[in-house]
Amino acid sequence: MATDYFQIDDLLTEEHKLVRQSVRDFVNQEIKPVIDNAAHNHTDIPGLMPKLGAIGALGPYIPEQYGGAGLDQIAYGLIMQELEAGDSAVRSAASVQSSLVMYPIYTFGSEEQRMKYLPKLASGEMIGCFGLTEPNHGSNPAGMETRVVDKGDHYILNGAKMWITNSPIADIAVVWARDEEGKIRGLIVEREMKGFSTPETHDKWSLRASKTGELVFEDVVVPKENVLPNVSSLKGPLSCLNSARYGISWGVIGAAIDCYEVALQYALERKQFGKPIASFQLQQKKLAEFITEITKAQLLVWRLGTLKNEDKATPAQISMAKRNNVKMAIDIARESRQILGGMGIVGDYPMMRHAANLESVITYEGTHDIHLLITGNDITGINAFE
Ligand code: TGC
Ligand code: FAD
Repeated sequence: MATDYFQIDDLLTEEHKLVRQSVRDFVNQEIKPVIDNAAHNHTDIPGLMPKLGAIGALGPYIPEQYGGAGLDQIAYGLIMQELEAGDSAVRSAASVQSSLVMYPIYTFGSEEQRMKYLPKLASGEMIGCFGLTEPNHGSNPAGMETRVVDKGDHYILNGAKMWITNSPIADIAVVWARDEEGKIRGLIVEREMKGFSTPETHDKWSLRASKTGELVFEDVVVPKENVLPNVSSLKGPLSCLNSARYGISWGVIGAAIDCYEVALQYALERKQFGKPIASFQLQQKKLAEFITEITKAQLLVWRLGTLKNEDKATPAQISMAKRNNVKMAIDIARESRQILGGMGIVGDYPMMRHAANLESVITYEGTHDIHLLITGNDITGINAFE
């Protein structure tokens, strides 16, 4: 994967390029040979998390003293891009662990919590998941029904979360629940806690190489030392989403480039009517539009990354990038499949898998519609959600 039509590589440092190359090599060696099988069989990739830990893909921007790689936001984005060229499930695993588990523990956790969890999460020895969405509250997490009751030295947690990436294999869950005062608390729930279960969601036609499930809490005793001390409102979980959405806006470019490069190669080799199909204007239109849209998306995330490095990126800017880039990628996955004709539907080629995965990506971390409304709210000052 090397598509770079506008010499964006000139904007990267040597460290960025080295990080990207090492993740690209990992994906070519460890993911591409097994991903079709994993997706067909609806299984996760064995040993994935420690392997991602070994290449520094878990918590890349978390400081080294906590086991992270201490990299900047552009490096984080490039890692997500390369992983999603392999499969959105692999990027999902890395982005949940990094942005939705390590980020809140690092940002809102105590020093003891940071030291206890972050190094093991960074190495992949421990797997985390993030519980915000509930059966009755997806786009509107403010309505959450999961509750904690203060019992002095511990909380009692009751409720349920749904659609949780990696819940069936997680050792810990960062869970968001409302307390008796109406404040939103972040809790680190550990697998062995009594009353906590994680039923798996079966039969997905999307992200088949990723485990998804529920989080069910029945009178779970959560010690106070497992409560994140520095967060008490919806702003907490939503700020985790900023980080994950940013990573997705880079990641999906990887999926789009994978489809584009395969389609270009196929169009140059496949002959019909005595000529390569790449010589027909209709096929050139598709390919030319793919590279144009990929280039626009690359420039958008590069600028967003520089703003993020300066701590200046706004949530609305991140929403725009997530929305635009996921739509770009899903359109390219669908259209590029057509360039392959019948061959486009078999597992030897990645388009159907990417297109199916991107149906989840366009839904999670805020749906396509919700991100449009966030932009609308930002430019008009009028909230159209309610
Ligand atoms: P609203 O009243 O607008 O805001 C409440 C408070 O939060 C602040 N805020 C944010 N802060 C940081 N980052 C953001 N992105 C923020 N958005 C809002 C806001 O300033 C306010 O602060 P304060 O101090 O005034 O209290 O909240 P609302 O209830 O009207 O909701 C707004 C809305 C709809 C945009 C939000 O709820 C939303 O984004 N909904 C989408 C839900 C979502 O994205 N869920 C994702 C679940 S996790 C997931 O999908 C993981 S997939 C993992 C994978 O496999 O990769
Ligand atoms: P709903 O909120 O019910 O929305 C249904 C439709 O209504 C959508 O098209 C939406 O855009 C539209 N809609 C809703 N409100 C409005 C409005 N005000 N105006 C206009 N249209 C509106 N969540 C987690 O917490 N952790 C995870 O790890 C996680 N992983 C996931 C993995 C997968 C594979 C999937 C599919 C989801 C995951 N999610 C996770 C949940 C995800 O974030 C939600 O599915 C998403 O936020 C949408 O919520 P919902 O499915 O309840 O849809």
